[in-house]
Amino acid sequence: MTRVWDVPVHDSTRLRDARVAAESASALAGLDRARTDAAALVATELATNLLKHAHGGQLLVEAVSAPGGRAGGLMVQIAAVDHGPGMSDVPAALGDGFSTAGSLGAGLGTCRRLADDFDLHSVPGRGTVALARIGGAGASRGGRDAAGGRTGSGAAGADVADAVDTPLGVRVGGVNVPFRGAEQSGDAWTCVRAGDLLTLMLADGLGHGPEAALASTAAVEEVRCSGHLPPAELLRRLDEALRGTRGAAVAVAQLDPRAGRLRFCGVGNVGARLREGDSWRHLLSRPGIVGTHRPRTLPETAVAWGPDRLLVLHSDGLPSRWAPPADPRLLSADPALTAAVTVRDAGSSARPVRDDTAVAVLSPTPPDRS
Ligand SMILES: [Mn+2]
Repeated sequence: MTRVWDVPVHDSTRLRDARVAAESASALAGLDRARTDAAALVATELATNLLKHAHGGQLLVEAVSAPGGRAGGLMVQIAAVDHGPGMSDVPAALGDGFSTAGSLGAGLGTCRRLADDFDLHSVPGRGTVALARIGGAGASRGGRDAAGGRTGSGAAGADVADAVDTPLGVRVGGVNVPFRGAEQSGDAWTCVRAGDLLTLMLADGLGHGPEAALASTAAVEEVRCSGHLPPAELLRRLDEALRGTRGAAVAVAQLDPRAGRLRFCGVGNVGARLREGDSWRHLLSRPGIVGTHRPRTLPETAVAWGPDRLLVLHSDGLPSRWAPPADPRLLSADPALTAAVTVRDAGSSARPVRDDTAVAVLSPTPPDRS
């Protein structure tokens, strides 16, 4: 099950909730006292920033698998999302001592120092999203290449055995926002490496709530066993694994980085958008429901992969009018940050979200981070 702490931060009474969320996620991730304290401090600082500089916002806290090839297992991921005034000079804001109001510089500098991963996106007039991950004592900082044998996963409890330390030159990350602040999301995603193949899967359990979560969790578990199979074959396995559940819409993307090829196959109402340089294309899924109404044929789409590509998989909680990231900074950002900004910018108060929303992003590792 994908357990998510969705903390609205609109007054100082919610700072405690932010800290408790970080401590609870730390317990789920198995962090020791020192790293739990670090996660709690980062959550408190980011929540404080939301109040001080953005008139409030949202904190999303989750235990995720380490997105890099490093040891250390689960990490606590904290995303702070706001529609505030934004910052005109992010590097300065991240530097120690910078402050526009109160302790902005000190707070963000502290977060960056304490977290194993930290990234931030801010646009004046549109708002800020800050993303921090805190792992166990073994989580080395800056190991940002995804898929070095571990999974990047939206589902807690991920554990992929065989660690391979050859980097594949890509990173994976995402966010999962349960409908109406529920504790569990009916969406789930995972990323599994088998040899030189990287398989990214996103499942949207029918409806929302615990029954939906059962279906998407079954999909995650099957992919952990069968991630080596080609996408269409994997979907057949998933169809069997999800019998007896409500079923799910499922997208599978499998990357062979050395061959420079991505294969995609999807069933049901689940979205996939691929950046190809200056344009974005839809990767289409077949109508159906994995586990209950599998389409007879499962054609795969094969596309070229390279440094100017980026893949977004998403559940239908993302409003249909969502726009892929246009800001070039988001193409090289931490993929979970890109996902969080995408969810924020797709939402509008006029059309509230009616379902769980999961977004997973696969992107090339920028040359300076590999
Ligand atoms: Mn849905």
